[in-house]
Amino acid sequence: MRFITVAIVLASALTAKAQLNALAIPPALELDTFNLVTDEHVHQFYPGINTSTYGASAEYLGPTLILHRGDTARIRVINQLAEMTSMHWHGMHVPGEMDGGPQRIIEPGESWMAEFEVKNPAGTYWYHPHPHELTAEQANFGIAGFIIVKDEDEEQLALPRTYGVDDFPVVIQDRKFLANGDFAFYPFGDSVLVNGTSRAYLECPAQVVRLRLLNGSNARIYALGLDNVQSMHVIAGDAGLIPSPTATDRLWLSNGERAEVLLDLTGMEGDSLLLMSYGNELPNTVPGSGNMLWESSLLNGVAFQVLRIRVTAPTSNPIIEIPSALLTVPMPTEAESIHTHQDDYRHGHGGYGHVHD
Ligand SMILES: [Cu+2]
Repeated sequence: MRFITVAIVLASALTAKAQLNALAIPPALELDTFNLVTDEHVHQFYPGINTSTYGASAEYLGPTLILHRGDTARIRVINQLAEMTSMHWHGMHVPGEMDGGPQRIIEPGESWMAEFEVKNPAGTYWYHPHPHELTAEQANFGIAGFIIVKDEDEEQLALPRTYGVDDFPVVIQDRKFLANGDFAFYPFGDSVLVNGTSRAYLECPAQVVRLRLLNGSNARIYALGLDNVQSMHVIAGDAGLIPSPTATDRLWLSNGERAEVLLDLTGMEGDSLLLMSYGNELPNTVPGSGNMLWESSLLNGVAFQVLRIRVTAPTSNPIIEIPSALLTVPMPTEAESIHTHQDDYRHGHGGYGHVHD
């Protein structure tokens, strides 16, 4: 009976116009020393259905860590799991011994203090476990969180930056649920979770808002776009801000990739729009397309809803314009480069000349 109930609830959650859930916003922490406790939990993604999860100081996912460029970050990882883990600061420029790769194991019951100078420019990064042969599984169970780096260059720009008000973390994941409510460990899921919320909606004020998008899925690539043919304005990628906002109708986001986008919702109070993934537009070679080679998933090769955005009243001091320029990114000249590399490819006889200077 329980299996049948679970199947019915899941099926109706996937297909019916069931009620939406408010997008969970992970707490943003700004501390001298962060503590992340990796542990096992039980979480309900769908009402009445218990799912075994892992989390970092949370039932699922973990807090957003706010770092400042030039400061020293100290993050203590306390492993309460029954298996080893590690913690990797994805996108952060850190010394090898602080990188939390597979060689930096944290055994059950042990802890590890990562300490590094924050060298990255303002941007969106993330953390996730990176233990040998357990990375995908532990991330699938739910250990992951945002890192937001702030700096003075970014702070001088007229950008939305009030966390949870006009600046939102949005991690997109797909999950497959077993009949008993637990996650299946498959590359592709049938359910979309955003910040761990199923069928998520987000209330955004009628002004310019910022979404920090992260593809936290194990295999699926998203082709993101808005259903009302409004453009998104990309302001940052994996390495921080770009020189100027770039309007686009579609934004592909690969696994682990981040992008910050601005949405211009001015004058749209009371409206509603959808952030979609147009999986139907993905070429056959891309994971998440309708290619029969991928393991089957209800989401493969189709357009599906990621997040409903409900536009509410503007805040008291809104950003109401997409800035025309962001950062002047200095490009190194050839004379400034340390090493000049010249390849001279010659065909014939299977050989080629290789010249360094
Ligand atoms: Cu990574």
